Amino acid sequence: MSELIFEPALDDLVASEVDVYASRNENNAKLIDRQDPIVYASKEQPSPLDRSLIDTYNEQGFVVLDGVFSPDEVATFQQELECLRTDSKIQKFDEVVNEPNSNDLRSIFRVHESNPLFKALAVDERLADLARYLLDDEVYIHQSRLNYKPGFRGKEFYWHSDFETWHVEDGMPRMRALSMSITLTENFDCNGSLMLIPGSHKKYVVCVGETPEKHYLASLKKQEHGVPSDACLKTLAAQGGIVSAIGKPGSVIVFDCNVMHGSNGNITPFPRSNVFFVYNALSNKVVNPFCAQAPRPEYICSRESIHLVPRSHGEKLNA
Ligand code: 6CS
Ligand code: FE
Repeated sequence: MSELIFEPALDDLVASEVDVYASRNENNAKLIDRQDPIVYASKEQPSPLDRSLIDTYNEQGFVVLDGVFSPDEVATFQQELECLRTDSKIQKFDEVVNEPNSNDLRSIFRVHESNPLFKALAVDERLADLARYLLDDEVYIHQSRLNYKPGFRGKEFYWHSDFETWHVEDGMPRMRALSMSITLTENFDCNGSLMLIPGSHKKYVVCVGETPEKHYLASLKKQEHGVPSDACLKTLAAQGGIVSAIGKPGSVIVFDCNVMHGSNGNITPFPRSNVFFVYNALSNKVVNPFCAQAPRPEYICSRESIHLVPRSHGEKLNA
């Protein structure tokens, strides 16, 4: 008689598997090899982008696409940005994060659900089709945020791999996610534009230090855990250099979940405001966090509200 085989649920499977991306549970920081593909689609699959751009993304871990959105669309985004920034009512929401030591607005999370314009932008085929291609799967929004990086006093985002945080604190199993940062104001090389280390996505930076309880209350203002050691950062920068992703408003910075990035403070009068959408492959849905803390709130990590990004049938964003 054939034996009964009970297939463990993914959660149990993932939880019982060795954590190939364990971090923050040893005392020695180190670099290990990435254990996942970067571009999941095969070369035979039709690509929404020129192959040379896909190759750049594969090799560097990011690609900057200029002029994706029209000046009219950009003007609508900027109007919305200003509306939200000056709306004193939003300060009471958890989704709103102010700059450390000031009431300047730093980020608004979950705009893909709370704001009709950014909700429509998150599913725009110019973004979603590319995400589905690179991840070779249906996708959902793991996280979205408006990062204002205001002029004069906008503070930095220290170096980090998003995946290290999303794996350890959100339970994202594998490197099958990516971010798209749409520039809403001009990203100059002087106003705190995104800095990335080309090729760093091929290494996983194991960080030291335990994850504090409710770490996000501090890390979204100033991240001090889940950041690379000086030695690891030095090694990655020596290998790949550091590139500033600059671009006119309406450009899109597409970057892999594991590329090392950060941004300097902004003391210029020119805000560096971008909206970020994180696309996660449906097959890579978050499971239990890989740290001892409780799951982060829904406005930072979609867990209960996982909605497939629908494939559009030619509707255009009515921005
Ligand atoms: O903790 C997070 O999910 C956020 N932290 C940073 C610095 N980048 C990714 C994300 O917004
Ligand atoms: Fe980040």
